[in-house]
Amino acid sequence: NNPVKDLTSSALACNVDNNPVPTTINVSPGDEITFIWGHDQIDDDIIASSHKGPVVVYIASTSSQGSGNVWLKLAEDGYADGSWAIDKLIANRGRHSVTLPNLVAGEYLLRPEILALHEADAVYTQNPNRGIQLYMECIQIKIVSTTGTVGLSQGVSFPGTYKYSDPGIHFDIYNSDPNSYIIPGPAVWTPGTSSSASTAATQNFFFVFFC
Ligand SMILES: [Cu+2]
Repeated sequence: NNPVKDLTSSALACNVDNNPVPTTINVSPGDEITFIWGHDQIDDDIIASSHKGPVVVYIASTSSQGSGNVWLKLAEDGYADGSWAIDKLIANRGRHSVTLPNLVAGEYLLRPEILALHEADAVYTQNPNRGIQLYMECIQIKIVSTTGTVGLSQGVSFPGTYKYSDPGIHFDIYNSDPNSYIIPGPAVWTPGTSSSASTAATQNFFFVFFC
């Protein structure tokens, strides 16, 4: 229920109380990961329909704890086919999915993020009551299999990569062509080595709660 709006806050990385947790979920290279968002619980009203904007997913090593130029964008969805990614998220009962690259064994953080633009026509530093609303969480995963070949390259930092002047951060959703919207942050990462998809992918569900 508390979006992060201060783009200089350390909470940009993994939200508030960013500490390692005891549970890490084992997955395999190439797995499809499904995130499930809820307002207060799974399959509730998810998020108010006024909250329109993109949905993105980043990855970093767990050992980084999200600090430094470590974040790579795995996926992004902005405005397409007449609807925003958040509209689709609501229609999908809070679910969105990403397919992992053919990652080398190791521990990783996944960082799904919702960027709600309904007050993004204002800038937080000029009006702290408004500004873009960012919702993110970090999830610990571990790839045990040694079949993966893709290692993470240098990424961007949270905080750091989002600026108040970014056209995708300061955006008047009510008076702009949504097709002109530019999702903030780096381009989606293209791993240097691609998966041959030789393993049967399993489905994993993670649960995230927010306003
Ligand atoms: Cu809100």
